[in-house]
Amino acid sequence: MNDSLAAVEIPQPTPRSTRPEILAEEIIERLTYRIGKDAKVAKPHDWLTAAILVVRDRIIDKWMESTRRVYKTGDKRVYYLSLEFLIGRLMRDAVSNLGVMQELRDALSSLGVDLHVIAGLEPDAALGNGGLGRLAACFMESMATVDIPAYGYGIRYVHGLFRQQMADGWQVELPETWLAHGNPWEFERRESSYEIGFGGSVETIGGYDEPPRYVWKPAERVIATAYDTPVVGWRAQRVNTLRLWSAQPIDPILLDAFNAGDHIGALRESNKAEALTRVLYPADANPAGQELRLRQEYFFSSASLQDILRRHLQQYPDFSTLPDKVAIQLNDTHPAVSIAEMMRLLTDVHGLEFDDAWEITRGTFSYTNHTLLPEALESWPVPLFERLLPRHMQIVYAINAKILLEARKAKSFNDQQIRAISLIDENGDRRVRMGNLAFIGSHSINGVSALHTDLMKVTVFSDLHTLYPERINNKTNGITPRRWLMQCNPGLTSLIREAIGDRFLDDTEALRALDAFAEDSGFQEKFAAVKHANKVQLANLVGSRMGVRLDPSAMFDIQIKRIHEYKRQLLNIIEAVALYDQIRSRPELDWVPRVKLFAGKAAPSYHNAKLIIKLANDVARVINNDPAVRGLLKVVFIPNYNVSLAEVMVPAADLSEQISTAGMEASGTGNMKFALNGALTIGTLDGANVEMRDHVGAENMVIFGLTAEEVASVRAEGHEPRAIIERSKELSQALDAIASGVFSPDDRSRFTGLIDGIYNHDWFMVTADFDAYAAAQRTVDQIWTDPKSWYSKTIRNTARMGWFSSDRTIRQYASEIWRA
Ligand code: HBZ
Repeated sequence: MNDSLAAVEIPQPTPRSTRPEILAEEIIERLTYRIGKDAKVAKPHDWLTAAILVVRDRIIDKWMESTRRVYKTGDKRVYYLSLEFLIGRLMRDAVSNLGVMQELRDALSSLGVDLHVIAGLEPDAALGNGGLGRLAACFMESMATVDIPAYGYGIRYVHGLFRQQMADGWQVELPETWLAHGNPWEFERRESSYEIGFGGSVETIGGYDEPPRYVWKPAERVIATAYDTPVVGWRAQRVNTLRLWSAQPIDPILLDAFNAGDHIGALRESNKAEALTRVLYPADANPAGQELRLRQEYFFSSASLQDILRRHLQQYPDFSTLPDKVAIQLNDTHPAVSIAEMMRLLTDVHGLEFDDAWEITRGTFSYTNHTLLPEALESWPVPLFERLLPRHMQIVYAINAKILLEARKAKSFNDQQIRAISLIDENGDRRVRMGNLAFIGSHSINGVSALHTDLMKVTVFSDLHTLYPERINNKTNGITPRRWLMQCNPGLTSLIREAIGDRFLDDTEALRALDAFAEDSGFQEKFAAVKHANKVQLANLVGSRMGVRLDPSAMFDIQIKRIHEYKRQLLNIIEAVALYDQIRSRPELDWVPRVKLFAGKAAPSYHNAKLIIKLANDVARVINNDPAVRGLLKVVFIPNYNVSLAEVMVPAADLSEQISTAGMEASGTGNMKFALNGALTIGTLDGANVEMRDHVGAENMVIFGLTAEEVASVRAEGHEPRAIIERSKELSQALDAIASGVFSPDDRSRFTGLIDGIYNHDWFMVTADFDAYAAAQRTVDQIWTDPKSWYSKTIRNTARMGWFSSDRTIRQYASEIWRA
């Protein structure tokens, strides 16, 4: 929003009507005058754009009202800095939160247009990889819902997460082009542009009788331009802003070069600038080491901070009030360079003393950690950091000196502890540790589940935790119940409203009242019918997209998430192979018909993850075509997992696979989506599964496997996978089958490396957990064969998951971290 609007009293437009006739009239008006199409020749995409423009006007009224309100009240503003926002489609969310779904449907149908059809044309905004980016999107919606004046800051990638295609079962990455038809949701804000520098040198001025001043003279500069997207909260109480930065060259073309005939060279600078925000890095929980990534991180950090400080100075005389009026949340370490940038802006640009600037910085920032995986902890080689950001390197050294001295003096830290908390990693090539920078520069550091937070204190941040024992706190993740129940599962939502009324729409914990219906056979039947209808929808999708027929009365057993060894899709596939063996060798038994569904993307450079996708497809081909299986087991890998596909798969799941090696999944949020939608969870005591068990009750989940503590001690004592494999006939047969090429007759050694890894080190404890997992799956089968028991459990899952709403999470951030 244009902030200066709030400063003067100007007459306000009358809020727009939401009557279907008016909506229909305006849709035609937009089609004609904004898109330039006659209704007779308009394409479905034109109708979609016209409908969005009409909805958007209703949002703008609320948007301006929200902006004016925060100026008037002087409330604290929250800034959520994230390199990823995995939003998905916006239309259904906006329309539903505005409360005009039926009106819009009627308006469109009076014009012969089906809302459902055009909504399906909207591309996913996939500006994120996985959990971390999706959490940011849920948080944006919840911050608007619980009425917190918040801004999301990120990058407007031209290409979001790649499109995944299968070529003979292998993942192939194709560029994703979400902006191809334009983006009617965004507003370009030319007036909100900032210069961002890179490289060059630092000049020191003065220093004899007054403190020295430092002036950074960057060698390169680009412009960051803002694009704003409104974020509508539930019932449109408040509309917040997602501000995404796009990089532009200072000179769009070097005319001298062009006129001299160097037509390519004339555009070199321009191309280089625009390359900055062209693509999202497809790395999830593994680091993107390249220089362009650090440039992206600094680019969006600097633009956001300049914008935040400008807005503050519009309203307040100086920065002494910054920590009272501004909270900046760092979504993992990707924006951690913001700590140094804030120090630079406050000292070099605004003339504050170093120590005063440090107090303000620490009072303003807080940091969320999303992973303990050592390979995912960001650090940058000192020479690279110094070359790209010479002034920030000086500031990092200055902060380091201050903190290390404090640790040595006040806490008598020894050399080893000093080495651990230093901002510079001196083991091997010297690197700047972004996690330590984010920790030291923040007043609050939070984990994303109780277990993860406990582990943070004793692993990656143990020495920093000793130094600052009050800083680490937990904020268990949540999901927005609007997108992940009300919108994606209208059938279940209506059924719940019939049973317990509407209160849960505003307070998800009111779902508790459903507990009373858990054993009610009439309700169980209706609950089962809703699930069945959702499974039919998914089966139709699989049928039309992949040509595979699924029986909706079979158990739908689903694992959807990024492909990663710690998430153990491999454990699931190996168990499928073992089950396949058993079905063939004991055909007389009453096997429960199952469909094992997978979806997920692998980082393009992650060899084993891509091999796991190929294995899933190879196993699927063999099992699905073996007549001896008699349709009792099917395996399907659905390509191109994204938010929109999740919105179809989550409501259709009977069984939710949350089977990561304990201690490795920071929280998980898919686990919450499935349970809320009435799936049973099979899972390890990892991440938020632990708290889910506390809420839904151990008897309503199927928990198996080593605990995080047991994993740690098995690793410490020396894990011996080979011995375990030898003791388990089922496991060794399944592994042998895969390794020997039963599923890859065209290349019998395709999977030997993958299976060798399990025999030789098995870091992720697949062998240690296999028997427990297989037994847990048979327990699941048993529950399934008793529908009364199955539905009483799954209904209780829906009833008791209300606490996992991201509204609750955001309220906790607001009261305990942001004090907003
Ligand atoms: O964040 C995920 C966690 O794996 C998941 O357990 C949690 O629920 C979710 C939300 O808190 N983490 C990520 O999606 N990504 C990363 O942790 C990450 C770390 C370093 C990178 C890139 C991604 O360079």
